Amino acid sequence: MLRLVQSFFVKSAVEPEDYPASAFAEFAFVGRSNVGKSTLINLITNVHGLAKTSSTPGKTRLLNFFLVRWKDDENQTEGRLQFTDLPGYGYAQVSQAEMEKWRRMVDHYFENREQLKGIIVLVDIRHPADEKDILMLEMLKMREIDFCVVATKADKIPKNKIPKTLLVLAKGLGLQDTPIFPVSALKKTGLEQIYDWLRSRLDTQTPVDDQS
Ligand SMILES: Nc1nc2c(ncn2[C@@H]2O[C@H](COP(=O)(O)OP(=O)(O)OP(=O)(O)O)[C@@H](O)[C@H]2O)c(=O)[nH]1
Ligand SMILES: [Mg+2]
Repeated sequence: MLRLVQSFFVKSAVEPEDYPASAFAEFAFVGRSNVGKSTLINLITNVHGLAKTSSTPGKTRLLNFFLVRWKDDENQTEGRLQFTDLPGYGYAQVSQAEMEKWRRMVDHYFENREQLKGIIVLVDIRHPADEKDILMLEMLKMREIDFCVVATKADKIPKNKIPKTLLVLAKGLGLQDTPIFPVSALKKTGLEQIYDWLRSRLDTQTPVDDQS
């Protein structure tokens, strides 16, 4: 299994010229405000407080970049990757001007980030497919950006309802072959599938021996 052994916050940025210059494979977390993006980054890196979380939506306002050292013991490889915590969308108390700012910032990111390997789209398992999520998925398909979908807060619904809920959600989101991974940050469940998804996108990395 992929292990994320060390993680750091690098910087916040808005404009492409301020993004970290490093060219490591990058994965971004997107989704509605309060869905649990920052929480998931902390969970999968196993660094409490790495990304700032809040019960008030709209906590993350900038693009936040993280550098992660990973190891894959099975394949004897190691390397670095980057995570980007994107500000959430759909936060009700946001002005038109702020929404426009968000759109510009995120558009620029998708357009300019060449090392972007994939997007982790988060949806709340309790909510039906949302128009904003559907738009985000359509945009990713249009740009031919690889993505997976994570259903957060799986602890908030009974366990036996999860499979059916995911089916309904997948249908509502218009997903065909893309799986939805249920995750609970509270119970720390569902992470293996995310590690596997990440790992399969890192396969071209250098073996341990060649590591500088
Ligand atoms: N029960 C439960 N709560 C969760 C889970 N994931 C996140 N939360 C809670 O949801 C709230 C929002 O989490 P954040 O990680 O700050 O959400 P975000 O998507 O980064 O929000 P913005 O930065 O506003 O876009 C926090 O109170 C978290 O503790 C989960 O799996 N289960
Ligand atoms: Mg956040």
